[in-house]
Amino acid sequence: MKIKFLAAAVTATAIIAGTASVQAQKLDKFGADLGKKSVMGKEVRVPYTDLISYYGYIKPGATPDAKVGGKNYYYLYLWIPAVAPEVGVRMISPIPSSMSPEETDFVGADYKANEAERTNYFDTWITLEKASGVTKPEDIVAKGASASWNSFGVNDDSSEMPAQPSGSKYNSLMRVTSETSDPLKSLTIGLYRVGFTTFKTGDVQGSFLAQVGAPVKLPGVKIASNMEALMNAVMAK
Ligand SMILES: [Ca+2]
Repeated sequence: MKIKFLAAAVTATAIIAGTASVQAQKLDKFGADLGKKSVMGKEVRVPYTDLISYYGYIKPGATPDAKVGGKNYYYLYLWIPAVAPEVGVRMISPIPSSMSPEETDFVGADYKANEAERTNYFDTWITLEKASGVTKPEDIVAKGASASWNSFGVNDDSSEMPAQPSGSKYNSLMRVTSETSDPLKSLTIGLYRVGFTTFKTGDVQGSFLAQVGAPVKLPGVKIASNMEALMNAVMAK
């Protein structure tokens, strides 16, 4: 009986592993660092209360938003309308096959125009930055254009994310905690951006899904591929 039970358990494990290797069909819930517990040696996280999604696509040969260290960088601008104790950012490429934009999701124009090519992907790398001195929606463009940006950190590859079609775990995830003692690193109302590139060799091209989560509700949080679009979205309410 015991041997039979073990064999059944091994088979079940193999089936689960087989399903997992097809992977990237859907993302797991995005869990917070805040309130994280260890239960029987496993990390248990409470999912973020607020989660916004941006579906994007970078065309081969697209003009980057910036060149940093010889790399093509792109930005997603983010308006955070309330104080957050923590913010998480993750990016997956390509967009998991079973996921598509819902009504409340943000969708880039290039995603809509290239939906048929959404299986193209790149090795993601992300950073979260905050603009100094932009605390009012009406200042997003005027002050954001010349603001200095302060990085909260970077992430290249996260083991928490599903593997890419190559089998490599090259997708990105990071969480940052508000440092209230430092205004440049406190998650207060203001203008932020997610910078992304591909850190290893190759170009940024293909579909991506970016998500920003917080353990508190952020009514009016918006994300857009440029500051003008972001300001319009925030001002429209
Ligand atoms: Ca990566």
